[in-house]
Amino acid sequence: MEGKKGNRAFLEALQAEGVCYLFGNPGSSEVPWLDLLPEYPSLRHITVLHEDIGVAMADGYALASGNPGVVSLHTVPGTAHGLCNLFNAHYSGTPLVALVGQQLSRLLNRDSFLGADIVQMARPWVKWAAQVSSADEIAYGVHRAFKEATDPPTGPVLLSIPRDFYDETVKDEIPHAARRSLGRKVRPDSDEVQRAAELFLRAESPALLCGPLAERSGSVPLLLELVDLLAIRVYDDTFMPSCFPTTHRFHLGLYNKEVAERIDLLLVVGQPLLIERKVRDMGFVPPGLSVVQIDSDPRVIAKNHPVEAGLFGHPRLCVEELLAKVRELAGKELGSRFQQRARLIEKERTAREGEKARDMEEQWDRVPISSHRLVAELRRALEPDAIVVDETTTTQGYLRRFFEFPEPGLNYYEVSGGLGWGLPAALGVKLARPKQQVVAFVGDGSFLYYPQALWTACRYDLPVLTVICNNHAYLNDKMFLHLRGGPAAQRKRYEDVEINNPDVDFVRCAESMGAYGERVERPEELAGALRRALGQERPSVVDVEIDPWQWGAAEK
Ligand SMILES: Cc1ncc(C[n+]2csc(CCOP(=O)(O)OP(=O)(O)O)c2C)c(N)n1
Ligand SMILES: [Mg+2]
Repeated sequence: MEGKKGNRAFLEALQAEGVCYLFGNPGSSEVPWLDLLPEYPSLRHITVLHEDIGVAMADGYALASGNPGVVSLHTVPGTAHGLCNLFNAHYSGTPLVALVGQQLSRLLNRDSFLGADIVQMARPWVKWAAQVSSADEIAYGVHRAFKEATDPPTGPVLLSIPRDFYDETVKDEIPHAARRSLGRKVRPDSDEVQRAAELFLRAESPALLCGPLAERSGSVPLLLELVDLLAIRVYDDTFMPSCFPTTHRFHLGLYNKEVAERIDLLLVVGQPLLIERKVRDMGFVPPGLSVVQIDSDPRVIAKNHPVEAGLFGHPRLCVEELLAKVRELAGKELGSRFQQRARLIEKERTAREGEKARDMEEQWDRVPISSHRLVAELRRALEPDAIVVDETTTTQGYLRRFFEFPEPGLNYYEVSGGLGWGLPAALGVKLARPKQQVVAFVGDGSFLYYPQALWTACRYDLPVLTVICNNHAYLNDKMFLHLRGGPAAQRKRYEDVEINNPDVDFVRCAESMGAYGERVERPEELAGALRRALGQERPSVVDVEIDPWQWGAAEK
């Protein structure tokens, strides 16, 4: 019998890793394994019409399922296409395996068609990257890639496979090990825990920023306990998803400069601390503010701001230890000690809710539709556990202010700043959580990076609702031009950042790929349109004409 070939070793290795979905835009270098794919029914190839769509789908799938996402990229051009969302996955620390079909090995030093140094291209945005050098190495390479992607700190990795190796015989097969990963239940340094607990018991106005890794590591239930016990104010970072229940009595909206100046201790769990954000002082950390940081990625602790205590380890175990130490140090008095602060925070929340209600009322009937009304109608139309994948720019502040996320894991956000992630990521989320409603909440500009993702949604029956916040512009850019007050603002001419003339017909765009589409111009039509779109049980698009000059909520 003829020996096993590299293509079979490749698919067997993926199967052994438990892969269900392989997102890809194939070419000649993928043909050797595509040919065998029907023999591996547990492995499903999802065809995408641009590699960056595949990377974002794999990312969304990984974030929402907890399993690594897998994408297949075609040679150098395919890798180049995928780099924007690889950059995104790098920011998110998503366990993601990019498998690249490379040009024939004998052509690699000849500046050949489609071939160049792929490992070097991807290097800055991956945790690990390698190119296999024989058919024997394919299975090893795949297993190594999964280990590297999923060992903490998790992140994207890349494996390049010259296509001739798929058709060569494997001589020295490596066994499929059941387990390759290290033990991950790492507990933090006890001195750091002691210091953090002491800081919390001394602090007068502590606050929490709860990031995506807190959610992914299952830390939120323990953080809820900590927050309740010590009466800690909770904020969300504008540039991170909402990971803590926004309905909690101590949740007070977005972190900003004003907040930073009022608090004396900031606990940051599972996210980098406020990657420098000069924009309207959203990421401000005043010099006197003490920071306690918890993360399983040692690289982010104290990276952008010094910390008083840095708890490196499994985030859930770090919170568990902190909670235990606080209880031990405070003793019996803990139950009553922070009650007064709790009442104060509740009052603040009530006042904030009142202000929100007044703003909502003012904006309710406005035409063009206010972003306030759009968000409120969306919340009403959806089930409580609906997931919102957000890639809005100037509308984001309204979503964060008026949309309640009652549980963790219901909000995903494009964290790197690179647009074109939102819609495809939402499709990946839907594959991971088929029972929950999933919404891609996007701007008209955001949608137009990869509208053809709708084709994949229709082909694979992924009934995601896409809500387009249509202001006929890259309003973010228009806003900056306007606020700059230079020649563009003086002439009131912004045509380089407007998406009009011609206006895009999003309904026909959706219909052309098999999706349902509806356009809404009046506020009273919103509820019906959203209901009809959600009732389709197929991909749907609601194009909402919103106020073209509304960008203010982020400042609140
Ligand atoms: C890949 C990429 N290209 C360009 C930009 C620059 N950019 C930042 S915000 C923005 C506007 C997005 O427009 P839209 O989605 O309609 O949101 P709006 O600003 O109108 O709220 C652009 C183009 C980017 N962030 N990423
Ligand atoms: Mg826009």
